[in-house]
Amino acid sequence: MKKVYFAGSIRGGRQDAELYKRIIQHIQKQGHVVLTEHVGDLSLSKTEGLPNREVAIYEQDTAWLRESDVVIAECTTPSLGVGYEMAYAERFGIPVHIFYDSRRVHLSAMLTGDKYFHIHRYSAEEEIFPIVDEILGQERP
Ligand code: 6IA
Repeated sequence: MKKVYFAGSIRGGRQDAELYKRIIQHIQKQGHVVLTEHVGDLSLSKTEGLPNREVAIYEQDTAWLRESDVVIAECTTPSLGVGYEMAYAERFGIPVHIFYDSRRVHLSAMLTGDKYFHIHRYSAEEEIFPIVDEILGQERP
């Protein structure tokens, strides 16, 4: 059982929220824990949220990042928060796997140029799931 930090855009835009939900559900079905299930919550709107909750969100998310075994990030919809989370994970030595749809986006050179990141480009959603299974089956070095 792995603790997975799933990262996906919230204020960057929610157009891929259903995809996040399907990936999260797939990870859970394999018996792993997704610390960030809310990223796939379709009722989460990018405009809601009280300003005074944001410190708590930051503290909780960074604590979850530090305790996670692996970060899986869906980066097709660009998100400042997801970019921050991936750099934060690198700082703490947590493996980071990035998925993106190469038909829809040209990923930032700050990600493709960082050899720390494991980058998985896909052109059909079905390609994602076997790769996720392989990642979660690996022992942590
Ligand atoms: O910059 P973004 O909002 O797109 O950043 C998305 C990333 O930051 C996700 O991977 C989340 O882990 C994290 N994140 C951003 N906002 C939240 C949040 N509520 N709750 C938990 N994690 C978050 C924000 C308030 C919401 C109602 C808009």
